[in-house]
Amino acid sequence: MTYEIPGAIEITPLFDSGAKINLFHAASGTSVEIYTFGATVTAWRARTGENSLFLSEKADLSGAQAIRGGIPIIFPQFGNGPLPAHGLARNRDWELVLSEMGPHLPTTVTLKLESNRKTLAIWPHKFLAEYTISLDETLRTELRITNTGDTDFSFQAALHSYFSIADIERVAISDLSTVTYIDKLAALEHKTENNSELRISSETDRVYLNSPNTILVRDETSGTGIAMEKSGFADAVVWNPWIEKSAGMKDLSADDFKKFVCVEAGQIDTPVTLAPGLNWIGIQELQRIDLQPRWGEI
Ligand code: TA6
Repeated sequence: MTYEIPGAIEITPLFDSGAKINLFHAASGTSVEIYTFGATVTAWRARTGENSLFLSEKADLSGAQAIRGGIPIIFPQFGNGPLPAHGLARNRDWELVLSEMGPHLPTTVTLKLESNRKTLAIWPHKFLAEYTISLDETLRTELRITNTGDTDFSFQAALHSYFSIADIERVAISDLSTVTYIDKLAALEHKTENNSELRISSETDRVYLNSPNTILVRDETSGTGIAMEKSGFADAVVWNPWIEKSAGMKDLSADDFKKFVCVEAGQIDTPVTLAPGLNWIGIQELQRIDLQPRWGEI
C-alpha cells in the first residue's frame, strides 16, 4: 500500500534503512522531513525554506545510530540507566501506517513501533508506540504509548528537540522562573530558576520539573522565536553541550554548540505507569513567532 499523496506526502526509500518522508502543507508553505529511522523529524521548514530545527552536518543518517538533531524520540528511558542511553525508540525503524491531508486539514502521517523479540530482550515489556506528525502553520507531534502486554510497566518519554539558532549567547528561554530544576552538572542537585529569561553561557543540562506548558525560545539575532506548547509531558529539559562536551561528540562539529539549543518536552521525573491495555499521550505543538517590533509599535 502506498501512503504517498502527490504534493503533500512524498516517500523516498533509503538504501541503508527505512525511508525519508517529506510533508508539505500548501496553504502555509511549510514542510517537514522525517526519517522512519527513529521516526525522527529532521527538518521543519518555513515558506522561506529555513529549517527551524538543527541537524548536524555530521549526523549519521544511515540507521547505524541515533540522528544528531531534529526531534529524536526518547522512550522508555531518559538519559542513562539499565537500557541504552535515551532508550530504544530513536534508533529503530518505525513503520508508516497512516497518511492524510485535506483543504482545511494539516498534512499528517502516523508511524508505529511495536515491541518485538529484540526490544523484549532489552526491555521485557510489550508496547505499541504511535507517533503522529501533523503540519500546517503549527508542527504538532503526538506520542501515544499503549501497554499491549499483561503486566504494568513504567517508562519515561521525551521529544528531544534541537532548535536552530544563530548564536547561543543571544537566546532567551522563558518563562521558567521559580521552577525547580535538576542540575545534571551538579550531582543532580535540585535548584530553583531565578531568571524569567534563561540564557546559556556554558554547558547546561537541566530538567525543569512540572514546568509551564508554554515555553518560548527567542532568537535575538533573527528577532524570531519558537513557541512550544506541551501536554502530557510535565517536565522540560534545557541542554547545550558547549565547547568541551561538543569536542567529544563525533557527530557534532566544534562550533555547532553555538547553533542550537535543546528544549525538550519530557515526562522524566515521575515515570508513567501503564496497566495492560491502557495508553498515555504526550503532545508538543511548535509555532514560529515573529518578534520583530513592527513599525509604529516601537
Ligand atoms: O537531553 C539532554 C541529554 O540527556 C544530555 O545529558 C546529553 O546526553 C544529551 O541528552 C544528548 O544525549 P545523546 O545520547 O543523544 O548524545
